[in-house]
Amino acid sequence: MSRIFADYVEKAKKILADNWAGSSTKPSPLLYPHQWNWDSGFIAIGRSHYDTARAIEEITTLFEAQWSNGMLPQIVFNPEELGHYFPEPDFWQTERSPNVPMGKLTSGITMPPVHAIAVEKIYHHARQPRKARPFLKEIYPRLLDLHAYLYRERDPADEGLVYIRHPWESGIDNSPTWDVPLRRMKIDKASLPRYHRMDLEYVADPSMRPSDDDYDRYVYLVDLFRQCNYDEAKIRETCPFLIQDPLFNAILARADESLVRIAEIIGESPDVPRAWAEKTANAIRTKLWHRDHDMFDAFDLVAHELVEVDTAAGFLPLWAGAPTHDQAQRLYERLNSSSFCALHQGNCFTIPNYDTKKEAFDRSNYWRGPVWININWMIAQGLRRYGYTLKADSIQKDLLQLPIRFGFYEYFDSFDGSGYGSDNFSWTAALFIDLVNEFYEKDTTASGIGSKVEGFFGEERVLNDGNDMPDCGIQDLAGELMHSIRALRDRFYNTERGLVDYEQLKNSAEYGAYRILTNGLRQFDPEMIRGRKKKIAFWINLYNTIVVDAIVTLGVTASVKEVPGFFRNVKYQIGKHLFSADDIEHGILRHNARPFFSPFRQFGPRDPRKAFLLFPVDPRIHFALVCGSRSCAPIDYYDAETVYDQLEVAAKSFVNSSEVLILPEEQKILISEIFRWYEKDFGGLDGIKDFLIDYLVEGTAKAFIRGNYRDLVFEYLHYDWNLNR
Ligand code: 2M8
Repeated sequence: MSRIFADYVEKAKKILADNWAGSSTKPSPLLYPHQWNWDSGFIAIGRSHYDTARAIEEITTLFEAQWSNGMLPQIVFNPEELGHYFPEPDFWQTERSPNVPMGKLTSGITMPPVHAIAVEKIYHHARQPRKARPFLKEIYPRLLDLHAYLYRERDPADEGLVYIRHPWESGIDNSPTWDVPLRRMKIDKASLPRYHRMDLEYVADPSMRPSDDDYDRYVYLVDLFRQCNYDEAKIRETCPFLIQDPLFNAILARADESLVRIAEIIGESPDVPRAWAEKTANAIRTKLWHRDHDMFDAFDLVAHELVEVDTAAGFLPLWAGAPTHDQAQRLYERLNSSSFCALHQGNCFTIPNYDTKKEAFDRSNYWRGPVWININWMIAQGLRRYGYTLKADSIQKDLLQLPIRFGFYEYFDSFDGSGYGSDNFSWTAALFIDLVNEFYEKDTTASGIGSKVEGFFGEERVLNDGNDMPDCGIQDLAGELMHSIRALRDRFYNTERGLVDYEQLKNSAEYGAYRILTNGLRQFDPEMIRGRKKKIAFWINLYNTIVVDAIVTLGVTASVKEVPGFFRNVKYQIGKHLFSADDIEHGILRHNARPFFSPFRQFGPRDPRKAFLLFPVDPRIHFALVCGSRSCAPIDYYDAETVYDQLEVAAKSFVNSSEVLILPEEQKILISEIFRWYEKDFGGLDGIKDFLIDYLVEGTAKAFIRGNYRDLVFEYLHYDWNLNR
């Protein structure tokens, strides 16, 4: 693990340890001194990577306060901490309900049900998952009860969509989505119960919290629930706030999926949760989709209309797999626009909680604009589910750099990253731990070097066997081959997502045609290619396609590391000579350089392939050469005419991607191992610095490198060898 990540994981663990209250974790030391419902789910996910027992205890404690009707309360109060928060048990008066659990002090509303997701993760992250099975068996019926409560009490028309009856139930308390339904409520201030806000005592700036007007309405609703003795049917008849929220329902559908898998693990029938998952996903896709906005919006059951306010909550259905592919693409376009901080925009952090272009957007006010770690953690996984890997990576890069640079805050300024609300915030710490473990350090046993060294032992495999020769003349072969590679790109490479559809490609006519053309290479002399641009494009394209061809031919499923010596031993015969990916890269494109894993140059002194070397070396090629892995360049086709422009774009994209993390506050730069392996091609460390300055978008990162040129400390990010599938 890179040192900086290891240090910050330790800091995050310390925050969770300090916020531990004996049998559960406080969301933050002062502002939220009790146990909160969905916070505990996120916290358990973080802890599950290093302390299964405590992760289990977190969830168990929460469910001990589950109501007899299945509702899981938003807050479980710690009797020893009373007096520091509003509203507390004296205000909720939940003893009016027959469902409240004996001996527990709770609020009378619920929150987004992330718990089944946390439980599934606890199981998978446990050192010995088998040992976590008794916990799964015990908690499963309680999780089912929770979901059954939601479908029974909160979905009166049996649509598959449940409603929330208080903004606090959404978890995104003062989201602009609630403005219209809340303002519609006529509040007689004089008849409101008296109350005193405690939250303002713990925050530096009241303008970063919900307004007093909001609180009046929150209190009004709680008072209404009390008067109804928390009877769901009565509440339903009178409550002016009944909303089908895309965030709540997406989490529910995603949690239903986890329930299915938990049921399978413990040998129960998964039929009920499976039906729920499908029904809810289907209802989200149809009822909550706002055609004119290309967005999922909340549906107001009192006004019988969609609330036409688009917040980041509208992206959550991606996590549940609810959108159609067309809807997902539209959502993606919205998400990846300057409204929500586009890829490589450079002056913002992804994803602000509300559209930055709207009048009500507020970069520092709570749920009205700042960046929240939990929301983006969920959306990033949703994007991954639909294959928007580059965007998911960039969100995760921000999720990691925000706490490192600005502290483990509750929420962050969407433009300059300043931390707001409570410091030492538990879910920020917990999800940081999860991200580092899941996405940056997964593959710690085999480093890139290890995989390349293996190359010395594998068996040689020539992919173009010469059985089926192409019809075109040798003069036209290079052109035809490039044409064919472009056809593969057009149909099977998703350059925006950085992925290849290997399954479809494998049996396609385009791939068949390409394979035949590669046989023609056996009679082809690379000397026939004239001009540097043509040569660069030819070799880059051939490198990229030999990698794809080898992945398909050799049936690689998860990582090129499955094939010993993948880059060294898989070859094309070109003219009289054999060329592996390594020969093309280190031999031709890097002017017979020494690969970082070898003491020798790629071609020996008398190697005839030295006739084809390219000089000078263009370091931008490293962002165009695809190695079939997630951490290398997204695949594309390079056209001789435009190859320099394309290399510019490739370099810029890479330098501004999640493979480069600039941490001015730490005086450090975390960069892809590609820079370490090919340092010489960039002109040494100073060359790398200049390269970063040239290609980073304007902003603090670039200014930092310029201003600290001599003292910069580099750390290298772990290389993700998983297939770019
Ligand atoms: C915030 O909500 C509580 C009420 O539940 C509050 O403002 O007092 C929200 O950010 C919510 O999502 C979160 O669970 C809670 C504790 O972190 O704080």
